[in-house]
Amino acid sequence: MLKGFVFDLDGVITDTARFHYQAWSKIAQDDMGITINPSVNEQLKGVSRMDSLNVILKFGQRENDFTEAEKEALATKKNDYYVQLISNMTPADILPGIQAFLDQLKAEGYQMSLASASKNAPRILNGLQLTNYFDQIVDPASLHAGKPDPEIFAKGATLLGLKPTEAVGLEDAFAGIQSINGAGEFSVGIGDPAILNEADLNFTSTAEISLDQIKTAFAT
Ligand code: B16
Ligand code: MG
Repeated sequence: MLKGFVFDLDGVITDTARFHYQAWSKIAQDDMGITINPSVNEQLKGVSRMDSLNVILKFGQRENDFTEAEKEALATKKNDYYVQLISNMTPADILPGIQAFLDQLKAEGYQMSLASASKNAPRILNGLQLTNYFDQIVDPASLHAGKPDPEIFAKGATLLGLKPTEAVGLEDAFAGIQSINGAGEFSVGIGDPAILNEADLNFTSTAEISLDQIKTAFAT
């Protein structure tokens, strides 16, 4: 029986990827002498802060040029700038269709948790005025492995007291769909179905999400 929903944040509830890109572009240029592009940005989605830095250093062929302490300082500097950029987020930054979907889930008594790799997730939910919708938020610092490992989505369900077979996971990234599937939950992909081809059900955008369609597909 369907009892709860485990949400990714970036790309499902709001678009923070543009702020991550802006912040990484500046730090990469100013402090690493690396010019990143949108295809590098794609590789950063759903990836932890330190892993994102490693992707950028590899792209710039500078992976051996910084000590661990210097890398920590670069990641902190990026985050300080990113936090400034997201500080003006409001409910207007919620992706189309999501507010109505969350309202419907709440009205029908479903439990909800957040499975985001972002340590800034509580701050973002606060800006979007969505904190009260979520019964639990997975702490990414508590995880041993990020997406595509199943741990984050598995935890999203267990924190709600649910079995994997009672939960739906929603994701916009291929690695996230793999995480949901690995956790044994029903996976909903939001974005290009050709990319998210391992999802149990696909919607091309957040505006298309339909609880009725999820319920029907879940039950069959
Ligand atoms: P932070 P998600 C992820 O969020 C972002 O997609 C990814 O680009 C970012 O590096 C990661 O969070 C960590 O974010 O630096 O704020 O801790 O898609 O898992 O909601
Ligand atoms: Mg995402």
